[in-house]
Amino acid sequence: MVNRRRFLTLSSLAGLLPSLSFSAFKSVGSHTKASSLVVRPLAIATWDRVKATEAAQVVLERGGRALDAVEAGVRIPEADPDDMTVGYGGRPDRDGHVTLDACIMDDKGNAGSVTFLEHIMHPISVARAVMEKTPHVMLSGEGALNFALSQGFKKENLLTKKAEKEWREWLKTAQYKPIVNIERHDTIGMLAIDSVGNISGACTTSGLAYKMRGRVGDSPIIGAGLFVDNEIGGACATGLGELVMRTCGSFLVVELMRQGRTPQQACEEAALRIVKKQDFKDIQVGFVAINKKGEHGAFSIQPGFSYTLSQNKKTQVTDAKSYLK
Ligand code: SD4
Repeated sequence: MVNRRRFLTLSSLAGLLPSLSFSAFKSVGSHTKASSLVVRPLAIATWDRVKATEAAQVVLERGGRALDAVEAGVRIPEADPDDMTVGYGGRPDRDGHVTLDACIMDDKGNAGSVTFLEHIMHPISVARAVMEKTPHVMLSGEGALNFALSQGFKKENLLTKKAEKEWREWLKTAQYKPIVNIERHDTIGMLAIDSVGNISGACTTSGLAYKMRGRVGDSPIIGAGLFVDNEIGGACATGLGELVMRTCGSFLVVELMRQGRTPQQACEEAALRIVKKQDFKDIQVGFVAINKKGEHGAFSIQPGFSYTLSQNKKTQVTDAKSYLK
């Protein structure tokens, strides 16, 4: 499985890529030098998410904002009934309710988030509305739902027949034990750099299958499931949220990059921080990161984590390196 690589041509993208150059770096701390860079727009996401990063890339290639790109990208799995870890079709909590978590961050450090949201297919767009239309960062549960309805989002049943059938099967034993890569920890976290070098990120999930009612994971928590600092880079996380939250995982990755680590080194060090302090047996956590230069990195505790990168009209799914082999 390691080193599996797939290259897919972005047939949907017409035209030549513009050659994009920018003097992107302000002087930040001691390690970031002002320099002239050529960075092509890119979108990168946790797991095998070809359609999502390609949708983001379409926005980027039109000269769109990274913020619009990540929102458009993660809306793909949110609306996909066959994707059982995000949005519509997501596996429910142990009481049979699909409850969603999502957050988004733009290049100006603005953030929006929804947690424990039910009945709305696109929590990422509600998170964006929280960011842009309220004085708050996070809305939860009934308040988030009411806000979404006030913004014109439609109330829908998100529990598909397939997810309900699996849940009823699970109820027969009702044993809750997260299993590495088997419960399909396929939360989508996405980061993008646009043609003017700005970075944004989004993260959206139905959370752990059969979680306790009311449980919220890392995915909607700014600094845990996602963090972006447009001067440095961005990071997102997937896996067992409890481990990510206890270490402020994505914030840690970005701060490590600020101290001079490459995205790869930063992801590795953040994963090691978890491994040193927490019981990680049978538990997966994976990080993906990009920096301002357009470099990327990914690392997980257990093998089996992959990420998807769309850039230069190509989409590539790559298995991340992992702490355990
Ligand atoms: C959570 N981090 O709710 C999420 C789960 C996940 O892929 O990543 N699934 O803990």
